[in-house]
Amino acid sequence: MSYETILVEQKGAVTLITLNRPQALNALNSTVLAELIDAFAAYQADKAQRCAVITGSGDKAFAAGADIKEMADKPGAEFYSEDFFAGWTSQLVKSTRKPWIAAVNGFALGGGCELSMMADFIIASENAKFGQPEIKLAVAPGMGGSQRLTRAVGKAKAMDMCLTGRLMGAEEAERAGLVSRVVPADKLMEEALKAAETIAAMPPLAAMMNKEMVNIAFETTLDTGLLMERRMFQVLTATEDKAEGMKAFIEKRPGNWQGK
Ligand code: CO8
Repeated sequence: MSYETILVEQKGAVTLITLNRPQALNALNSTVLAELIDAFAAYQADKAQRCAVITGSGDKAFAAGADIKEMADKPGAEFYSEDFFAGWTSQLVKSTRKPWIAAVNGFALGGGCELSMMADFIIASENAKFGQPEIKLAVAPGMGGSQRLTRAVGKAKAMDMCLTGRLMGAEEAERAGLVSRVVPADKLMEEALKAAETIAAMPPLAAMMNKEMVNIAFETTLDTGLLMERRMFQVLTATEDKAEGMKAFIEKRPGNWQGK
């Protein structure tokens, strides 16, 4: 399937999705959203694909935000009646149960920062810059920035970024817990694909459940989360892959995963 605003490649068991509007610093418009929903649904449905990576084309930006030119003349009532931006969480994040990583090169601003935070984790290049500068446009984050950023870095830094619009560099982002690793710019894709290949080689049901378990930590109380964790662990013990995984460990050989 070929798209207008994104590129999709399969590299073994890894799906690589590249935002491809470099002339607009990969700004996110309605076409990008529709195409990402389609591409992620195809990734989710393809049993041979075990991990995905999303990145931006060009060396300047992951994505410089929601497309300001698309929003500039749009009547306010339409933002509400269309529930503008709802699809990012309801169709993209919630439907993608398999793991995906954001490889952030350059600017990840506004919706770009928010998209990177929708991924399961972020690997950033040394030149990455994160920000929620919507206040300078007299708006505010609309795709999860005020919520996911606050959960990731805490109130002090989230308030600072949302209220001043300042950008956070890769090192600060790693210190604050927004990104999991910072790598040299010329190694970003190599490192992100290597991480994705590592995940792709894991037992797939366990990968999905590990992702689900960590996400539950953001949604519930400690007691309920601990109960759900135990129940999910117990569910995994009933899989064929668990029998294989423990047998393979004892026999000192790699596991041969069936996803069952
Ligand atoms: N939307 C559309 N086009 C963009 C965007 C964007 N977010 N960002 C950059 N571009 C375009 C520029 O217009 C320019 O196009 P052209 O060449 O046709 O003029 C091209 O990309 C290159 O950009 P610059 O010339 O500005 O490049 P610089 O290197 O000078 O600056 C910056 C790079 C600092 C990243 C600068 O482009 C910038 O500040 N961009 C906007 C960042 C921003 O404000 N992002 C937040 C957008 S709003 C959002 O994401 C959520 C809104 C929530 C609303 C909720 C409503 C319900």
